[in-house]
Amino acid sequence: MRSIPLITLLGLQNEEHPSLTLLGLQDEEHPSLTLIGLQDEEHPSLALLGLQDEERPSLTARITGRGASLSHSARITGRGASLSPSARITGRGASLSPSARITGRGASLSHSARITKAIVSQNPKLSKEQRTELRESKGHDMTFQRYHRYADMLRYIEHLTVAFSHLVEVVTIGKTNEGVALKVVKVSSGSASPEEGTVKPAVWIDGGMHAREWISPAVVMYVLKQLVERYKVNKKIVDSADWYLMPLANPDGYEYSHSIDRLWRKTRSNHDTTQNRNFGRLLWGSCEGVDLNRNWDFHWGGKGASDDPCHETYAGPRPFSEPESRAISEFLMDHKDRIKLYLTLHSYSQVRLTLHSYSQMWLLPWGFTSKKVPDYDDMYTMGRKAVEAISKISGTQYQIGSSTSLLYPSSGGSDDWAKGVAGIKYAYTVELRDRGSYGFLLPASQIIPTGKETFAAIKSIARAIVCKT
Ligand code: 0X9
Ligand code: ZN
Repeated sequence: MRSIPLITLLGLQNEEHPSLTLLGLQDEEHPSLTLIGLQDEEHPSLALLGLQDEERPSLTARITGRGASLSHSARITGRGASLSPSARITGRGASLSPSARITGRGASLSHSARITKAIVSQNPKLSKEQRTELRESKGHDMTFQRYHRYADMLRYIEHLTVAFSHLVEVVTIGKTNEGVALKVVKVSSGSASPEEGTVKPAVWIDGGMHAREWISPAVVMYVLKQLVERYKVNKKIVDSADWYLMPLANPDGYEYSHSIDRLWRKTRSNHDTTQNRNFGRLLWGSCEGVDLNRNWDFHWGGKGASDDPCHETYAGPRPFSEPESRAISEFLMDHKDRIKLYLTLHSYSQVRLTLHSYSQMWLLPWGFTSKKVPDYDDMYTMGRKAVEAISKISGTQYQIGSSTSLLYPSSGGSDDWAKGVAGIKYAYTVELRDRGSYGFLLPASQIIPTGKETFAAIKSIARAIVCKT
C-alpha cells in the first residue's frame, strides 16, 4: 500500500478505550480500504476488522468483544470517503447506529442512522388507521406508494385470487430456509383455443432475488396489478400467454433488509461451518447468506462468484444449495417448453466499486463468459423493443448488451441458466432504476413511474414474442 493516504479513518479514543485506533488507507492506485482495529492491552478482546476493495465493495466492519461499544465517540472521517452507497457496518455489538457518524467530502458517509432515517422518509409508514381504511375499502393494503412487506404482498395476492378468481391462481413452489412460502402467481384467462394448438405459451417474471433491491418486487407487483385489474386494457397479452409472476424470490433476505440490515443482498441460510472459517471470521462470527444469483447450476462457481461465505457474491457450497433457486429452477423445468420469455428484475446494486453504476440496463446472457450467445442478434432486437418502449413512456434511458460486456463476469446467474439449461430463448436480466442518485434507497414515489415504464417494456416484448399479430 502506498505511503500517502488519501483517506484516513480515525476512531476516537475515549477514556474507556484509550488506545483504540482505526486506520484506513485509500489512494488512487490502491482503492482498497482497510480498517484495522487494534486491540489494546486493557481490552485484549476488542477487535474491529473491516475491508473494502473490489472484491468486497461493502464495508463490513464488525465490532466484537468486550467493551466494543463505540456508539458515543466513533467517528470516521476522510477525504474521498466514497463509501456511501454500499457502506455497511454490521455485527454483534456494533452499536454504532444511533450516534455513529461517518462523514467525508464527497460522501458524508451515510450509515445505519442515516439509512434508517432515509428509509423512514423514502418509504413512509402507513398508520394503523390508513391500513384499516384501505383494507375495508379495497380488501387489501397495497398502495404502490411504499415498499411493502411480504405479508402485505401476499394479502394482495390473496385478494386477487378471490376478486378475480377466473384469472388468478397461486402456486406454492417451496419454502425458504426460514420456512416461508415461496409463491408464484399464475395469471391466465384459460387454456389455448383449439385453433391455436393445445399448448399456450407462457411468460415468467421474478423479482427480489437480491434482498436490498426493493424496487424489483414492487415492480413485479405492479405488473401483476396491470395484468389482472386492467385485464380489459391488456387483454391481448393476457389472452395470448399464461403469466407466471414471482414477486419475491428471496423473502428471507427481503424481510431482513426491512428489519435489520437495509443493504442485505443474499439469502439468510448459513453454510459457514467451523471448518471453513478463516481467522477474520473467528473474530467476527459466522457469515450468513448465499447470493441467489450465483447459485444456479450452470457454470456454477466460475468467474465473478465467490467461495467465501462472507462475500457478497458467495455462490453457496454447491449449485442449488438454496431452496429458493432450487424451487424456481424446478418450476421452470416443468414448464420450460411453454415459457418463451424469462425476465428477472434487479436494480442498482454496485457489487463492484467503480465510477459508474450498474443500472438501467436490459441485459442479455451470458454472465459467465464474454462470448456472445449464438442468437445474440435476435435477443438484441427484442431487447431494443423493450428499451425503446421505456424511453417512449418516460424518457428513461436503458443500455442494452450482455451482462459480461456491460457489467462484469458473474457465473451461476438465473438468466444464464434459463437460457443455457432450460433453453428459454429470450432470457433477460433487467436492472431497474436508478443510476445511483438514490441507488438502493430509491424513494417509494418512484415505484409507479418505474412500474409504468417497465410494464410498457414487458408489454412490447411480450406482444412480439407471444402474440400472433
Ligand atoms: O450481479 C448480479 O447478480 C446482477 N446485478 S446486480 O447489480 N442486481 O447484483 C447482474 C446479473 C447478470 N446476469 C448474470 N450474471 N447471469
Ligand atoms: Zn440484483
